[in-house]
Amino acid sequence: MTSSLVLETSPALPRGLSHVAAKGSLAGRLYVAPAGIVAGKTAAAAVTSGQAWGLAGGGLSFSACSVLLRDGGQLIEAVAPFSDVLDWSEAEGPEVARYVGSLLTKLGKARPAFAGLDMGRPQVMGIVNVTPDSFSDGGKFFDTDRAIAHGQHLLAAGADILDIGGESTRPGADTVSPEEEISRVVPVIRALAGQGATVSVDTRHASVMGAAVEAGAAIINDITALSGDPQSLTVAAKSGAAIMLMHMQGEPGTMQKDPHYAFAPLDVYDYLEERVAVCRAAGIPASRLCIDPGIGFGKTVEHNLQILARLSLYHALGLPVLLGVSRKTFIGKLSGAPPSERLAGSLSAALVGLDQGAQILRVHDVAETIQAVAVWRGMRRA
Ligand code: YH5
Repeated sequence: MTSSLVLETSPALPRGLSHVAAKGSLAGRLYVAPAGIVAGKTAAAAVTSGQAWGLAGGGLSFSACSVLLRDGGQLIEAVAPFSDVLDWSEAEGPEVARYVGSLLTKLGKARPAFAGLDMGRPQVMGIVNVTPDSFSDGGKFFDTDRAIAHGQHLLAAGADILDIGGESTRPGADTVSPEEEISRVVPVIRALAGQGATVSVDTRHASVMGAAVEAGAAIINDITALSGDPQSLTVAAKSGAAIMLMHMQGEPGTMQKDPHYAFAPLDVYDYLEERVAVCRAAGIPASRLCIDPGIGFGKTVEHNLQILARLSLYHALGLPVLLGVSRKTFIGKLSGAPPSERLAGSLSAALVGLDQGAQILRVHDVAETIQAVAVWRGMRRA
């Protein structure tokens, strides 16, 4: 079992890192996260004057950095102005300067289009569940038609992506065979992609990925980051589809029993970094990947809050960041609201994501989220 690390605060940036670098890779030990994020004309002016660095090409910039060092059993954080971090990394020697430089390059560069969608502004992914309605016995056609109608409703509300899933990953949900999952999602994908929608398929099974892409899905959304099925990496690579890599600890049925991390934001970062490396080694170009910390998947409320507070860290992987908070349990725990009454809390969490540069929001309530995004963009001039 992982034992958790206590985060210590240091008033100064860590010195003597050249030995850490000399022992091997700085990856997994040194992290640079944006802090002091600013927007609008201030963001651009601070970049021009060398006081800030652009964040993922999206109209925000950051004027400070949180530098985190994991050294043996210690986890130390120092926060410093952006320009001091540049000077410090140079003073630490060439390995540190090169590593910090590579993180800043990934943090700053504009993301190319993902599945044809502009990553320079927030995109909204609407959730379409194709699971049997426990309150009706209208049969399979009924479930298919209901899901297609729901997808059309989300498209009319302005959804940029429709995420279609046929397996419930809630604890205690019935497991479904990949054949059953295919029979649920394929007719819905065919219909909605046929009407011009950008469709993602929410699945962990390679055979479902293959059938979904064949039916017109442009994106594979896998809660196991292509680790859950031995065929999925090959199928996803060959498919040409864009891929969403999500972090989960454990398995859906049991993941909420007793999740543990040394420090959740960094453990999730290391996992995603490794899954991105596996995908790149399988020949998948970076332009086909995005990453997601997997809010609620093997995480306590405290873990979710730690990850959300440091969401902008994940931009250092150089890829678009997807955030799924809609109606999740942590919103219920913070507010006392049951799932059907979590819209306001979901919007609040989504806006915290936008303020840290999240590019894609996965949501149930598309019309309301699009209104929140429009007002956010107006206020942030983004
Ligand atoms: C996600 O975050 N989530 S399915 C429990 C809820 C409410 C909603 C108890 N697939 C994600 O939406 N794919 C799911 O209240 C996902 N990211 C990605 N990439 C779980 C879900 C939910 C669970």
